[in-house]
Formats: sequence, C-alpha cells, structure tokens
Amino acid sequence: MVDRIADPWGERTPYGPGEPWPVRVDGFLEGDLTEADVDRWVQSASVLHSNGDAMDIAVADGRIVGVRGRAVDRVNHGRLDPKDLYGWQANHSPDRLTRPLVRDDDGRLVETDWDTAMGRIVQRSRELLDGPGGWGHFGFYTSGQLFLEEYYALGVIGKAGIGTPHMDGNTRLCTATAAAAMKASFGTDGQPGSYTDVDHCDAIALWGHNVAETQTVLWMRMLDRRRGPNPPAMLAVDPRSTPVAREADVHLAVRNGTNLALVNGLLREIITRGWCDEEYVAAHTIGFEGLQRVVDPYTPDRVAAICDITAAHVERAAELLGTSRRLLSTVLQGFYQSNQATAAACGVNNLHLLRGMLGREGAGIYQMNGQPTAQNTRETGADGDLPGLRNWDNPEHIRELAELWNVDPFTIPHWAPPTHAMQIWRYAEQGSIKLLYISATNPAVSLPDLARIRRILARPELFVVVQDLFLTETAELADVVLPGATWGEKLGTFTSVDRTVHLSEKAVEPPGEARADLDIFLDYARRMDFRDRDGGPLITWSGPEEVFEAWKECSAGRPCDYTGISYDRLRGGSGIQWPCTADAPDGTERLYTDGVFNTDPDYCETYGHDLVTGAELTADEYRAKQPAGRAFLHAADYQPSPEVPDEDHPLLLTTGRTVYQFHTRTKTGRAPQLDAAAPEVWVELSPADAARYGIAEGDLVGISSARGAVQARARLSGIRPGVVFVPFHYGYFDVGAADRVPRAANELTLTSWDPVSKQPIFKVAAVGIAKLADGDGAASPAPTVGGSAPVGAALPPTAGGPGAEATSRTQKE
Ligand SMILES: Nc1nc2c(c(=O)[nH]1)N[C@H]1C(S)=C(S)[C@@H](COP(=O)(O)OP(=O)(O)OC[C@H]3O[C@@H](n4cnc5c(=O)[nH]c(N)nc54)[C@H](O)[C@@H]3O)O[C@H]1N2
Ligand SMILES: Nc1nc2c(c(=O)[nH]1)N[C@H]1C(S)=C(S)[C@@H](COP(=O)(O)OP(=O)(O)OC[C@H]3O[C@@H](n4cnc5c(=O)[nH]c(N)nc54)[C@H](O)[C@@H]3O)O[C@H]1N2
Ligand SMILES: [Mo]
Repeated sequence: MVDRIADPWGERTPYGPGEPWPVRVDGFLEGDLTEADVDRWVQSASVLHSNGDAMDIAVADGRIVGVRGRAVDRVNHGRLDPKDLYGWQANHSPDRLTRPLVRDDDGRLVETDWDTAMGRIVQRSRELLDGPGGWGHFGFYTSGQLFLEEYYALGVIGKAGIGTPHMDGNTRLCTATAAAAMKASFGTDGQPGSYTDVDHCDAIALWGHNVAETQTVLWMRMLDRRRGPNPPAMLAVDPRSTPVAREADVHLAVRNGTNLALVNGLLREIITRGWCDEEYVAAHTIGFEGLQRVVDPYTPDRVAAICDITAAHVERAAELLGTSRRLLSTVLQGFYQSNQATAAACGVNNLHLLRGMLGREGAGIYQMNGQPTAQNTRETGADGDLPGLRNWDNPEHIRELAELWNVDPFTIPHWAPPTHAMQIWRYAEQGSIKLLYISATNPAVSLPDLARIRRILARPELFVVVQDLFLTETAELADVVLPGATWGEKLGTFTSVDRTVHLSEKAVEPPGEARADLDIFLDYARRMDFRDRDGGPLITWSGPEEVFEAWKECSAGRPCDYTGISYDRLRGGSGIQWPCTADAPDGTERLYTDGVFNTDPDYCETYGHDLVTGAELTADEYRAKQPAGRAFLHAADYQPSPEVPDEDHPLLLTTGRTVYQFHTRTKTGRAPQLDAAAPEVWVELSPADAARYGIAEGDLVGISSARGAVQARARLSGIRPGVVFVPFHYGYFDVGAADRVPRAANELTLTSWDPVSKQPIFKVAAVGIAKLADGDGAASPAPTVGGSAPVGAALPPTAGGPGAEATSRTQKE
C-alpha cells in the first residue's frame, strides 16, 4: 500500500539502457473494497493528461469503484498517477448535470427536456444559417478532452454542414505550438518519437516541461532510467525549481519569456564547437546557412545577459546536448505559452536535426500534447485545420474531402486559414459571431483576461451553448446548457503523445438524462437536416464505431493513417501507434526513420509562415524552396515579450500546474484526496522577493496586473528571483462554495499570442505584489510536493492519509 498523495511517483523500478521497463501495476479501489468485490474490469485509458496511461475501470453493482493500470500496455506498463487513481470519483459527484438547462424569461437557468433545449439551439442556428451572413455567425469552441469520434463528427458538421471556418479547440491554448512547430519543421503534425526512446537515450532535455507533475508516469520512466545503470544525463529549462529541475544535472532557470535567446545560443554552440552531424544536415535538411546567420550573434555572454543565467551554464548545457549520442527532448508549456513559442519550439527541432537525433532508438522529440485527446482534435479538424492533417490551401486536399463527404468543394471553408480561438472570441466580442457552441472546456477560467471573457459570454446578443458535466463558471453564463456523459460512461478512442491509440469502453450508464457528446452532436446534425450534394443526409452515423470506420477512410494515405486499426484490435492488448496500415499492421514506433520528411508540397499540411510576423507563405513560394523530403531549419531573432516589468508591475508572473489538480478542477476538485492536497490557490515567490516585500510563508498577498487582481497565500519556494507563480486551477468559485473571491490566475494574464501558432502567452505577464494580511504562522495551502515545495522552512508535508492508500505491485517482465 502506498499513499500516492504523499508520494505521487511511487516505488522505483530501475533499469538500464535498452532493457525493458519493468512492469508495476498500480490500483485504487474505494473504501475497503478488494479486487474480489469487483464485478467487471472495463478497458480504458486516462483522460486527465496526454500520457495515455492505460487502465481498467473496476465496476461493482453498476458503479465505478476504482481503477487498475494495464500491465500489457506500451505506454505505462501498469503504472498510474494520482489523478488517474483518484480522479474518476468526480463522475459520481452529486452536482453532475443530469438534465438540460435553458434560460427562462427572468434570466434564470432552469431544467428542461432535451427536445426543448435542442429545439432552441436548432431554431437559433436555422435563423442564422438561412439569414444574411449565414455561416459567419457560428463559432464552435471545443476541447482536447472529447473522443476522436466526437471531434470528427463535429468537424464534419462545421465544415460540410454549416461551412464555417470559425471552429477551434482549447487545444489552441494547449498544443497549437506543438502542431505549428512540427508542421513548420517536418511538413505535417505527428510526433517523431516514441515513449520507448526513454529506454534507449543517454540524455534527456526538458524544455519548459514539468513532466514530473504533468505526465507523471512518463517521469517515472525517466526516473527509473536515472536510478538504473548508465543513466541518461538531464537538462531542465524552467524558471522554477520543479522536481525536474532538482533532478537535472544542468538546470537553466531562465527568466520567463527568453527561451528563444537561449535556444539560439545553444544552437550557436552546437555549430561552432563542431557537434553537428554534417552528413545528416546536408542530406536531410534545408536552411542551414540562414540558421547559422541568425544564431551567430548569440554568444554565451549575450544569452546569459538576456536569460539572466551564467555563460558557464549555457556552455555546460550545450556540451550536454552536443556530446550526447541519443538525445531525447520534450517541449511543453514553458515554451508553448511563452514568448515566441513556435520559433523556440522549432529551435528544439533544429537542435535534433543538426545533430541527426531523429528517427532512431533513443533519439527522439516529443513536441508534447497536454490534454488527453488533443492529438485527435488536431487530426480530425475540430481545431479548424482540415481532417487528416490536410492543407487548407491545397485544392487537391479540399477535393479529397469534398468527395469523401459528397459535398461541393466550395462548402468546405478554405478561402483563408481557419479562424483560431482567440479570433473566434474577438468576433464574438465584436458581434459577428452570434452563436458560440462550447463543448468540454471552461473558458471563463482558462482563457486569458477573464474580465473580458465574462463580458463576452454575458453579451445578450451572443447565444451561448455549453455542453459540460457540471454547472461551471462558463455554463453559468450560457443560454442553453447540455449535460454530457463522460469517460467511463461512453465509448470511443483517443491518441496520446506518441501516437498510441487507445479504446475507452463504456463501463456504466451516465447519470440522469446526460448523453454522450457524440449523441448530442449527431442529434444536432439530424435536427439541422444537413444534406450532401445529392440531397441525401450528410451524416448517417448512429454510433462511435461507425464514425471510427468513417474516420479511417478519411485518414487513409495521410500521416495519421488509422486504416489498420479497429475497435476489436484495440481490445485486450496494448494501444497501437499510428500510422497503422496493411504495410505496418502493428503500428509505427518512430517517424522519419529514413530521414524523409512530410515536406513534399503535395503532401505537407502547410505552406509555412514567417516565424516572426506569422505571415502565410503561398504555394508558389513554398514550391520554390524545393524541399524534396528535407526538413526545414527555421530561425528567428529573439524579441522581448509583449509585456515586460515596469515601475507599477515590477515582477514577472508565470502560471501553470500542480500534480494534484487538473485545469479548472471540475474533476480533481471533486475527488476528495486530490482536492485536499491542494485545496486553494497560492502564490510562489523567492525568499529574496519575499524579504523585499516583507512577506512570510502563509501571508495573504495581493497580486495585480494591468487587467485584474487576485489574492493568494504566499509560498516561499525555489522559483527564481523576480518571478512569481500562480497555479491557474482555481476558478471564480470553489466546488460547492458560493464565495466569489477572485483567485483565478487568468484575471491577471494578457490577450496576446504567438504569431504563428496563435497560442496565448500564459507564461509571461507583469505584476505587482503587496502583503494584505498576516498568515500568523500558518502555512499556505500550497503542496509541499512538486514545484511548490518550500525552501528554508519545515512545513507539514502533503499527505493523503488512509483514504489515499493505493496498491502497487512490481514484477520483472
Ligand atoms: N497534474 C496535472 N497534469 C496535467 C495537467 C494538469 O492540469 N494537471 N494538464 C495537462 C495539460 S492540458 C497540459 S498542457 C500539460 C502541461 O504540462 P507542463 O507544460 O509541464 O505544465 P505547466 O505547469 O503549465 O508548465 C511547465 C513549466 O513551465 C515553466 N515556465 C514558465 N514560464 C517559462 C518560460 O518562459 N520558459 C521556460 N523554459 N519555462 C517556463 C513553469 O515554471 C512550469 O514549471 O499538463 C498536462 N498534465
Ligand atoms: N493561466 C493559465 N491558463 C491556462 C493554462 C496555463 O498554463 N496557465 N493552460 C491552458 C491549457 S494548456 C489548457 S489545456 C486549458 C484547459 O482549460 P479548460 O479546457 O477550460 O479546462 P478544464 O477544466 O479541463 O475544462 C474542461 C471542461 O470540460 C468538462 N468535461 C470533461 N469531460 C467532458 C466530457 O466528456 N464531455 C463534456 N461535454 N464535458 C466534459 C469539464 O467538466 C470542464 O468543465 O487551460 C489553459 N489556460
Ligand atoms: Mo493543455
């Protein structure tokens, strides 16, 4: 038995390079149940991060009573993380939405039946679609947490039914930069690496990624290598002292917002010190001279000054990267949500290309996903891209889709790039979008500058539909609220970071009248009576497996080819990595093993952008580069972040996560062990800044930016001086509580985004702080585990107690 709140990572199972990662099966059952009490185990995988931890759901008396990791799965070899273990309890929360809600004449949300709720949505949709401006009035804002089948259905509704380009996911906040960087460097989206690269690598570089807290099982794999023979070296780039930073051999605590300067400096060192794989560069890349010209001025001294680290640290990091033989990199929000996101993420791709560290065991890149199904949002086109990683600017790709759906090519929006989420919100603000259909996301907590978002949602002219499990901060402001069924209550598939596809079976019935999102979307399509080119119904699917089969056809011949996968093949064993075809029936471990990239003009997903301005290149400009299967080395100069400290706001704010909470806490806030481990917002600051502002552990602190202010209790942590950190999990009100003290990090953040990926900058803002009240010696609610670990003080350690005891069984494979 292990208290996995006190110890999120559990026991080490060390292993050496090239050895199989030992199995360790983790499980948790509610109360004092044992496996003998379980009636059925139902196959699934985690939806509380992107790792794809495979698990079985324990069912007794028609209820979910626990979970157990799947030993046979390639992703986790049986392991589960704290959210996997305890998070499912939210499904049973008594405040689940069980009936649709509509706004009555007094402006209150009242329960109603499905016919009434759907009737209102369809009536408004029809008025808008048949009136002047038509499709232009529709906006769809979806998620990275639904299933593949749900996104594909939504994509077809938006693109072939309504014909609107205004569709995106919260994946724009999450992994838009991963997609943008892979498209820019390699031609299409699609993760080059495999999780098994951890088993083979001799160096791991973590670029703005607190993997210990956010892909906890992947970190277990890395830690097991670190504790075994011939461990990999480790580099961490993060302004905070996260568990990753504390473990790393070299930690670069850069000033947030300066990643690109660092990366340029490292690339310069790799080139000048002769660590390039010249043969690989000559045969498989394009753009070396341009890259060299851009990075040349980034000497270690100059980088040290911009990033506020030492030149010696830059040199040590370069040496670690330059002398490794099998380098694995992971990139996430410290890069994606920071200044110059796409350029910095492309810089990591450049590093691997220069060193030929791609497409072989241990040499891999994870341009990470965050949400469990973000990969599918991107593949199926629910983020506005075209399904199958097709290029909106390539008429042949449009023709393929038109044929597949039997619609006129002109119905499919392709006269301009798809509208990104930040622009969708702007159109809703300006009034051209009049119907905003939000599914499985809580923008009233997760988008930047919340005062503005609340104002937009509350506009009387904007008809807002929210499809969720709970009455969230967003649902509160909706005109119609639709109760969704969730994980464990519905069937579907999804794909994790390293392209592993998992099946998630239905274990139990949803509560009340809640319905699977797919059923809701299909019902909407039926009621809207969308037609194909011959007057037949556009959408005839009735269930997930039919949609999956249709999706396979759409994916055929594209990088994300699913044609060799079926529900039956996903049952029983391990997840399978795409592409999976007749030629590769067991899936594909790594992409680009032959050094041939997806950059052919007829095949690529984009004709590219100028990394600095975001300007789109044309097909002719792209063709003129004659990529011929070579990868692009893109480079750009560093520029300071759009917001830098000033007199009123002398500190840099950054935001992010703790291991115990998921996003806006709609699930983890309702799982008692997780909720108790991090029940309230806090602010991390360095002891030096604390002394300067007269703040002690536990004091109540006011934090203000040009947009808003929040209050939080202070934690003195290992964060770099000049920077404060606020977790973004805590919404306007707490689960079950009626108090409305502003405490969401996004009250403070700014409306600004990367020019290429359009991902918002959540990681850099200027703030001021002031002590509001004495903590009287009580510790802040921040966990003592993870990035919020205290420095200099012995505080009561975070623990879960008997209610958090989970099982863990190790065995040698
Ligand atoms: N426990 C938990 N796990 C999760 C989630 C969750 O909510 N909770 N969410 C999932 C999702 S959707 C996502 S996207 C991932 C996110 O996973 P991560 O990206 O690992 O999480 P974050 O905490 O957002 O950011 C990572 C780190 O970036 C650092 N950082 C901030 N600014 C900068 C900067 O300018 N440069 C650099 N180099 N680093 C910087 C922060 O200090 C932070 O430690 O996690 C997934 N897993
Ligand atoms: N300041 C700051 N802001 C950030 C970030 C940051 O690091 N800092 N990170 C950003 C990132 S990476 C992300 S991914 C976003 C996340 O932001 P959100 O997506 O807004 O956060 P969630 O709380 O996951 O919201 C998901 C919603 O979907 C509901 N839901 C869950 N499952 C289902 C389902 O099966 N069906 C339906 N219909 N509903 C469901 C949940 O109840 C919840 O309300 O936040 C972003 N915002
Ligand atoms: Mo995310």
